[in-house]
Amino acid sequence: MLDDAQRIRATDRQRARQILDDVERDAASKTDPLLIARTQWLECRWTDSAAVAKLTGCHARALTLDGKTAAAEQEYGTVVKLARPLRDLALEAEASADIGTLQYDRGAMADALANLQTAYRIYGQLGNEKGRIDALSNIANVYADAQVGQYDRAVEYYRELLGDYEKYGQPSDVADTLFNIGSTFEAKGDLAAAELHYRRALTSFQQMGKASDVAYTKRSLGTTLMKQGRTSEALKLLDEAVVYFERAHDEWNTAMSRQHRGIAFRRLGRPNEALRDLDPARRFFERNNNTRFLERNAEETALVYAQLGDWRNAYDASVRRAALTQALAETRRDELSSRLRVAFDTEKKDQENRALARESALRAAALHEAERSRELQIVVSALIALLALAMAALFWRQVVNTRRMRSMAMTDELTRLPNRRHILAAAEIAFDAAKREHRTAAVIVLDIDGFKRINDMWGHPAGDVVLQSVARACRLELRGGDQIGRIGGEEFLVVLSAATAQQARDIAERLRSAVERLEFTSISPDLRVTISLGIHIATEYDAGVAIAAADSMLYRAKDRGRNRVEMEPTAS
Ligand code: GH3
Ligand code: MG
Ligand code: MG
Repeated sequence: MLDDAQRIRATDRQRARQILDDVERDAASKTDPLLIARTQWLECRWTDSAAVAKLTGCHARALTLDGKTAAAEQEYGTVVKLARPLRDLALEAEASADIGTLQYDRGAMADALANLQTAYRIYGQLGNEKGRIDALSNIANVYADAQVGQYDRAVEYYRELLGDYEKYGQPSDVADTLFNIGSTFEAKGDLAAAELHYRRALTSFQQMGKASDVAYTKRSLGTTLMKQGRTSEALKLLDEAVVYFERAHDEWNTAMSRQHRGIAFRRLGRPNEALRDLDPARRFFERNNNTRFLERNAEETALVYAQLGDWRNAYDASVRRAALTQALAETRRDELSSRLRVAFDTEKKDQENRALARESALRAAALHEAERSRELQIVVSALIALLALAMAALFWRQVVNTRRMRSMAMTDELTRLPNRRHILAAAEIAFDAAKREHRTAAVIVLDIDGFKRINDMWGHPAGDVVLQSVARACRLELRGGDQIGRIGGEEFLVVLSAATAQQARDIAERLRSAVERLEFTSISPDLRVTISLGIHIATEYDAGVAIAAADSMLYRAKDRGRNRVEMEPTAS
């Protein structure tokens, strides 16, 4: 049934809505909570897309935390689709940034870039500086990634970021960015620029007393110096890095630093010391299956053994290296294709910008032409007026539609009372207010007695009439601030925003006697209808708990013979 409703909704909204209401009524009468929940979720999706978009975002975040990143990415995609027609720019930006980050993590660089740029643009539009800067930093990281290798662009973005951080950020953000610029220049092969930025980062980290960042920067600076052939200078820095990482029991960074130090020893003609670093580094990388570093390690080890004249071991290391090189070739091919794709996308964007510029120039020329013709001008004004009129009509219809949809979503069609969702929400609001103002709130749950028998004897339409009369009678009995809604087939919830136990009992008694006095001449002159009521005075201010408590009082009223009011004895 629900699937039917979903399917025909595109062509016949009214009918779909009807099916949904029927299913909901049926579910309520059978007290099938799962079906009730499903209909209410659908109802919510059809009428309140803002809430659905937000909820979907929360779900995506939960999936991310749960490590289900593929599903999370898809959910965020849904959020973007929902947020766009709602013009909820903040939500769209946030979801785009989150998708971009997930794609970056799994190496889908071109897609990551597109989404991060969307986030960056929208955050900028909204004046959300923190969001914009975060997106900027991620964009720069994508460009600087070895897989993408657009180092010039990366530096451009890091420089913009540096300016922002100097204005709004923490000194550690500034130092991190200097480091990133250094490593981008190193990757690009501009070693002088790399050294300059590493040294500036190093000074900042030292001033802040960030020991691990200091060690990390020293190692990077060391490798940069080695690439320039300044091995002795490098050795000193690498030594300091190794000492720090060993003391910190940071195995990964220790292995990396020792590998570099081993290379330095080899270059300085100290093969035995080189082996003392390269061997443990190799064992660590083997445990972690790091092909890239193992390949480098094998290459260096072969050279060290050659230095020692140990040709047997030099040969073994070379064989190892050849196998690793082959394994790496595969990965490098993947990287190349990803790099080409980003380059292609960037080129495409530039082309689009050029096309846009051309188009707007043409349009300006055309406008100039039109201005010269007065006749055309009049036609254009008339068209604009017509368009404005059409837009206004459309807008008005939209307003009316929205209003109707909202009231439909909140009202029970048969009794015209607030429906289950609406009255439960009203209960929450009333309870929150009562809690703030230190008043007692109360709920009454009431149910028509022997209603099935009325249906059976006089037919379903007669049952509907009884429901409507009972609803009307109850509503007329209530004071202005109190509310009643239909929560099930022939079950109603009354919310008293402020009431003592005695007042609640009086009101319940009034409802009971009002229903008892109802006449149904159109059905049968001697038809009498009664209701049973359960009251709960809220001291815990939890609407769910209160309704359940009132419900159990209702059952007591049914047990004790119906047509009566029951309340927890302690409360009265
Ligand atoms: P009790 O005194 O214990 O409450 O008995 P009851 O017969 O009132 O309770 P029961 O739950 O057995 O029956 C409720 C009936 O209400 C069953 C269902 O067919 C009927 N019902 C539910 N919704 C509607 C409706 O919208 N219109 C009509 N006419 N009947 C409805
Ligand atoms: Mg009943
Ligand atoms: Mg019932």
